[in-house]
Amino acid sequence: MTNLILFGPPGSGKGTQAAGLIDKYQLVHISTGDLFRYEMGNNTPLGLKAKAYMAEGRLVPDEVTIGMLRNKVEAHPEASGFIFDGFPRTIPQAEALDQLLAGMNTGISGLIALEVDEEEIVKRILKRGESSGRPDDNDEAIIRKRIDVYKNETSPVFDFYAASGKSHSIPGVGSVADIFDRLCATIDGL
Ligand code: B4P
Repeated sequence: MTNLILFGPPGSGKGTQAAGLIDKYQLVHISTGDLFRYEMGNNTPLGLKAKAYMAEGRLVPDEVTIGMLRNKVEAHPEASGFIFDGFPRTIPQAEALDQLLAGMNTGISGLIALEVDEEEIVKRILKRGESSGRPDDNDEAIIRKRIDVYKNETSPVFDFYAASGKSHSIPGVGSVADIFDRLCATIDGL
C-alpha cells in the first residue's frame, strides 16, 4: 500500500493538489476538513461539534477527529492506499494513525509538506473567502489564528515522521502544475 500524508499550513494547496494525485496514483483521498464541512452541511451531531472550533480557527478535538478518520479508513478495505489531507494535525493524531495502519499491516510511506510563506497564505485564503462561504476564510484574524495553530500544534508532526526519514518538503509557490510535478517526483522517489 502507498499511504501519503499531504502536509502544510492552511491554504498551502493540499486540497488543490490532492485532486490530481488521487487520479494519478489511484489512492483514496481523505480530507478531514472536507469531512467536517460535509457533516456541518448536514447538521449532524459531529458537524455541530466541529462547527464552533472551525469557525474560530481552532482544531477540532483529537478524539472527535481520530474517530471520524478511523471510520473513513475502515470503510475502504479495497483501497490500495490513502492520501491523508489535513490529517494528522497533532502528535496524538499521528500516533493514532500509525496504530491504525499497523493494524492493517501497513504504514505511512511518506509525508510531503508544501512550503508557503504566511503572507501568501493569507492572500490565498482571503481570495478563496470571496466565494467559499467558509466563515474561517474571510476574517484575517481567524486566518492568522489558524497559522499560529499550525506552527504550535501541527508542525511537530513533520519532525515526528522525520525521525524515521519519512518527511519531505517542497516549495508550494508557483503554478499548480509545477507544484504537482514536484510532488510526483517526490512520491516516485519514496
Ligand atoms: P482544511 O480543510 O484542511 O483547510 P485548509 O488547510 O484551508 O486547506 P488546504 O491546504 O487544502 O488549501 P487549498 O488547497 O484549499 O481545514 C479547515 C479546518 O478544519 C481547520 O482549521 C480545523 O479547524 C479543521 N480540521 C481539519 N482537519 C483537522 C484535524 N485533523 N484535526 C483537527 N481539526 C481539523 O488551497 C487554498 C487556496 O489557495 C485555494 O483557494 C486555492 O485555489 C489556492 N491555491 C492552491 N494552490 C495555489 C497556487 N499554487 N497558487 C495560488 N493559489 C493557490
